[in-house]
Amino acid sequence: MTGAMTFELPKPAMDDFDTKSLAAEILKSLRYRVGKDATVATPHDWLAASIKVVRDRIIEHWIDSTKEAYDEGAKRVYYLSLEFLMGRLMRDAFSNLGMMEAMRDALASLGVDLDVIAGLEPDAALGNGGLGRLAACFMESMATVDIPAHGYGIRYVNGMFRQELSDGWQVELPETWLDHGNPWEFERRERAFEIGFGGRVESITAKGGRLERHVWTPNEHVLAVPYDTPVVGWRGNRVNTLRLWSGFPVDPILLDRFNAGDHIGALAESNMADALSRVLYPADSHRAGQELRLKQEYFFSSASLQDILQRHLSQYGDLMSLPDKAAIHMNDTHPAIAVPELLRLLMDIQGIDFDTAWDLTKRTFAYTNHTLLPEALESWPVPLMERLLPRHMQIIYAINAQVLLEARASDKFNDDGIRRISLIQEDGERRVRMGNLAFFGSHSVNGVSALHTELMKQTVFADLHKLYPERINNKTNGITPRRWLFQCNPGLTGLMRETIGDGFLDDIGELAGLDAFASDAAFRERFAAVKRDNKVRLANIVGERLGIKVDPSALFDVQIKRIHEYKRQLLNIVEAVALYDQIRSHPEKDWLPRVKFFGGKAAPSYANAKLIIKLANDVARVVNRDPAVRGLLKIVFMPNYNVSLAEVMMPAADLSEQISTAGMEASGTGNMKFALNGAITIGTLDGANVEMKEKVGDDNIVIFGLTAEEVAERRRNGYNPRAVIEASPELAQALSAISSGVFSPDAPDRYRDLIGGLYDHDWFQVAGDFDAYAAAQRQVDEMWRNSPGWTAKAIHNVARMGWFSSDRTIRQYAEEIWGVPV
Ligand code: 26Q
Repeated sequence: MTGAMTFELPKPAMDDFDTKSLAAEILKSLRYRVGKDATVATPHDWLAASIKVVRDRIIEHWIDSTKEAYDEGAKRVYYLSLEFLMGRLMRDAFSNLGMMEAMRDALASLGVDLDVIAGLEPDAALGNGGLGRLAACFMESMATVDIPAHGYGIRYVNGMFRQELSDGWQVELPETWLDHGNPWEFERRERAFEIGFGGRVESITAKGGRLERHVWTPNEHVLAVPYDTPVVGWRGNRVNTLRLWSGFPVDPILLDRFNAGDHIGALAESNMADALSRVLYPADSHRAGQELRLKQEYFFSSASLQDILQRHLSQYGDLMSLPDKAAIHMNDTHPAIAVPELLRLLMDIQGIDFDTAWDLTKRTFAYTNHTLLPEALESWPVPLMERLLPRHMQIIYAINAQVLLEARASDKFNDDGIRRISLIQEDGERRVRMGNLAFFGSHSVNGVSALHTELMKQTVFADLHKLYPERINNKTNGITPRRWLFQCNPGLTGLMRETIGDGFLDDIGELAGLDAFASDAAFRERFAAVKRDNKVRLANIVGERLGIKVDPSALFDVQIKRIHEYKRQLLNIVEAVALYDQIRSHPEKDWLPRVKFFGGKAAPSYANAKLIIKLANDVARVVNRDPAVRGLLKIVFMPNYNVSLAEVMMPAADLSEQISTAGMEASGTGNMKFALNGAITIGTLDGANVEMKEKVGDDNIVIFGLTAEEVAERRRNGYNPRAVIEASPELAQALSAISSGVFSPDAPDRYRDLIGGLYDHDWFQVAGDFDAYAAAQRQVDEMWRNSPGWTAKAIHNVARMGWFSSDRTIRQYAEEIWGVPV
């Protein structure tokens, strides 16, 4: 064959979607790729066949995008994250390619309902909550704003557990999202890398005693094999890659060990490889601390860096240009081991000296912090690091020497300050502080809301900030409007297209055009009708799944997020109990019907979070059955909250609960999804709520409670929760009902300690904020009574949320951190 003979594949045009030919394509796909005939195809077969039809078009764009980035020598962004909470991919892909209606019609012509097969697609639940979903929104936005980007993570066989309720208690079951195969992914064996653990480090000295090189000889090996998933931007603009690593044994069996009679030991590496990509740690706020977690972190960091360096070297031949051509972003400290790993690869493999390697490293990496909670800050015991990653431990000491030298030279620190800056925590068990490692290894460190970033400067990173005052910056989170408005709320999207035209589809700022319609009675009615339809849809699901009847004309009050004491589901439940008490004791009052929805998973090891779930269910059982309540208050705990359930609940909410203890929620992103779908927020001045208040206006949000500064002040100077409780009869009554067993007659002591903690220390200010919260809820009641007024506020929320698009967030990262043109 001569070089001149190339085959040009026919490229499908964006608009050749006539129903007949699409239907023919689907049938062909069913036949030749699924191996089935229409008469015997199951719904899963139709799903696979449909995805593959659209996938072919995606692949064309994917190859083009990759080639274009290469030809232009564009700087690439590498987003390292242990979590990507992608959810379902089909609707996203169809909708971003503008093929949704065409596929719906084509499938209908074959007697298949697109919504039915879409419901069969499992959620890719490779994340815990906010941090993982943020990574997924960022992937979509990077493709949309045309940034060449790769996401790197782990292909967990078991992602986030499935939550079931048994007698009101959370039960965790493994989720097996790969059971029917995954039509979106492509295995790339040829890009596999070897990852080592343990073993020894030798120092090679040249003649004359000069240290030449360090040679690390690991004693365990696994293979990291990548699986690529295309990520489609809006209008198919660009298709980027999510590359997830899976562990494989280098040798399936160690024959020498087997032959020596060690039959179990012969499988050790095989088992380890399997374990590495088996399961996502389901804790989002405690550090897990297990050895396997550290191994996962190193496994995916090392594989990703080897891949990045290989790509860079094959294109540019030299690593001195790495910071100009690659921006590597660390999503929290989970990939922080990448800092010493890059140094190791540059020094030990490429022969670059420490000073140069350290400079390249800092210019390449950036890091995002997502939490200030001390119990969530990662650190690893030095002895564990020495055993698992002996060479990295040496490099960490070398970094530390460099950093402490600079700190001393700055003259800004006394001995205590120096101790706090150190990468090694010396009091008690010696541990490596991953936050400090990520901070020093990066040229940029960002928080995820204005308030959170300020608190980072004042608290966890106060000393490091003093040393490098330019490094910390803010990038307020955002959400993708494609998934969180266009796809999940077609009713509202359609109404807006009719009202303000299609411009907002490409420029979300144009939502502002809706503001003027808040005073238009006819528009308000149509807006309210859309909300009602969405509530009916949710009410039907609640009826089907839980057998609970809820009235769609009631106020839908929703708190859905991970269960954590700082998020204060308990405050919401206690207020519900107080309201219940009021309804019973004042039946003559004009109460407004409300349904309180809860949803969220608790970390399996987090006892109080699990108890809070049980409490919500115990209270629900009593309240929902009490005839004296006359249906005025219903409580619903929706099991197994995940991305797909969020897509149904966000559009159906009237009231969004964002009630964390001020200073503790880094940003929140659910808060944004609700408001974009026309819910009004009741919330504290915490995380991004602060900026939402500025954008939507004080009249269109209900803010209550202590500020972050007031919370800190109480914690510093002490505060007497018992006195606060005794001064609030409603609160005292509700707490005593819960702790005396009114809702748990089968175990009257069940909540004694949980409630007792509120009297003792009330760390999260549940008692401290109760009266303000209850008053804010009564203010919500008054707002709800004025139905046109409520709808107008809801419209203002939608109109003014454009700024919270993750496209805006990503453009800021690109310009201010990554140095990538947008
Ligand atoms: C760490 C070590 C070992 C095991 C697990 C972990 C771990 C895993 C996940 C620690 C934290 C997380 C997740 C944190 C998270 O989701 N944080 C949220 O991030 C959102 C996006 O920035 C913010 O909006 C939320 O406020 C923040 O809570």
